[in-house]
Amino acid sequence: MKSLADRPVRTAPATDRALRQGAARVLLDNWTGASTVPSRTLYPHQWSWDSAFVAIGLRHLSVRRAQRELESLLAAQWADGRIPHIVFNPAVPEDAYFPSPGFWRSSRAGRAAGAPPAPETSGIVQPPVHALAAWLVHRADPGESRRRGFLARLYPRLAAWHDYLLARRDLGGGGLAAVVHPWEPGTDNSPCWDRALARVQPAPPDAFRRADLAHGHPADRPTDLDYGRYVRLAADYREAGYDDRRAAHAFALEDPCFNALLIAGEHALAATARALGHDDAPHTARAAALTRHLVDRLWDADAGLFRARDLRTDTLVGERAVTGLVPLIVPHLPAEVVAALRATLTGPGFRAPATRLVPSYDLTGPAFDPQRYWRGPAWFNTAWLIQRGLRAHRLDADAERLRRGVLTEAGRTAFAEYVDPVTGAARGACHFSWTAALALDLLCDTGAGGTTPDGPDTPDTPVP
Ligand code: 9WN
Repeated sequence: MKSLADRPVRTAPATDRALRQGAARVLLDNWTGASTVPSRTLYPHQWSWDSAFVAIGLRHLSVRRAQRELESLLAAQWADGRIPHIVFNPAVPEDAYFPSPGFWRSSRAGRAAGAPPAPETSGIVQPPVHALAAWLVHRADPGESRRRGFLARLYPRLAAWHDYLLARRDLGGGGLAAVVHPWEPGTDNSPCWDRALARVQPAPPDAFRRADLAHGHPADRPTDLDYGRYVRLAADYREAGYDDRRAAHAFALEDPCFNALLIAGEHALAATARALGHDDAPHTARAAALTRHLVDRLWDADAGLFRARDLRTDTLVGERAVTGLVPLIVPHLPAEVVAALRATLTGPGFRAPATRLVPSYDLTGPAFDPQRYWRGPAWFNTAWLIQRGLRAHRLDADAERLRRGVLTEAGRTAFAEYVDPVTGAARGACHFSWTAALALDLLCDTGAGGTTPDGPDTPDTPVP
């Protein structure tokens, strides 16, 4: 098997025009008719936060298609409000991805929790980027959005999604949403989860068959032991009917990136409510409360970033990861927090020698691995979020550097899934959708002047 790592890395950056065409080609190739797969080989279904990022890029090619991307995801929303992390395409063979629909059995096992009879989905969730994506898609063509009643149809669904997270997933009682599986924060094998996962009894290796190794290099992907634990946690949740009141949730953590996106989403819902002539106060109040809880519960001033909180031990996780920098997208952070985050971002732990992206884990940390998935490689979605945060806090020069870094790396690697931060080698899947979508978004954004292209928003409730 030939992995991306074996291919030569082009050194000349693609021109913006070629990059735009290349990104559009990826998004066209990965479009299935109603939504976009992250990768034709490794991920042949619809993923939740991928679709949100894809819609943000697609809006520059076709607003209708971007709307459709989010609408098809929300068509699979459960009655309890959750948006499942995978929506399965029934036309794709059962063994093309593991865990398959036959493992999750959502329509039967999740019936009491409100899973729809069709399509089949997973039972866990991913970070809530959707309200922000819906708002940005609306802003791309407000007239078209109004004609189709796009925001009006999505608003109650997005509000129900956030309600689910805060009503059912505040497992620590501190006002933040918890993740209950390492796939939920979207950073599957991050060292942040190691200690909590070590308490989980892995499913025996012969109890499941991985499909990812048919397309991904074993050195790039999570280990078999990781997978044994992922399977155990997912099977236990399924046996509890995906009911958060019944499930034991051996793994329960508050992730700073997940909660920062929830806050960004509440700001986006506030803007949405205003655009629809509704009261925005519940969303602005919720965003403010969440911001306080985020800082109170997850900020570590000594480390200069946010950390995850393990709810089973009620302690902050010792690892420093990119997810602790993503809260830069939260407006109204205390000034000293913003300054410390900027210092960490430009310090030795996160200044990647070979790319202008941000490594997923501290370069100087004990578990750093430049190749393996979320244990070091630099990803495009986190870079996009951080550059947006830098811009929201008027750190325009830093934001512009990161924006150019995303564009250069996306072109150089032909839209790789992630990049080795030490050598710059492309890793994971190629022709990866969110890399293309987010590069496209940054191409269409001059970044000049520190204002977003998505405004106007009132200064007291900015959409990050
Ligand atoms: C499990 C699709 C998804 C991303 C995640 C990324 C990876 C899946 C996997 O791919 O996770 O959900 O099979 O490894 O970690 O962030 O949404 O691109």
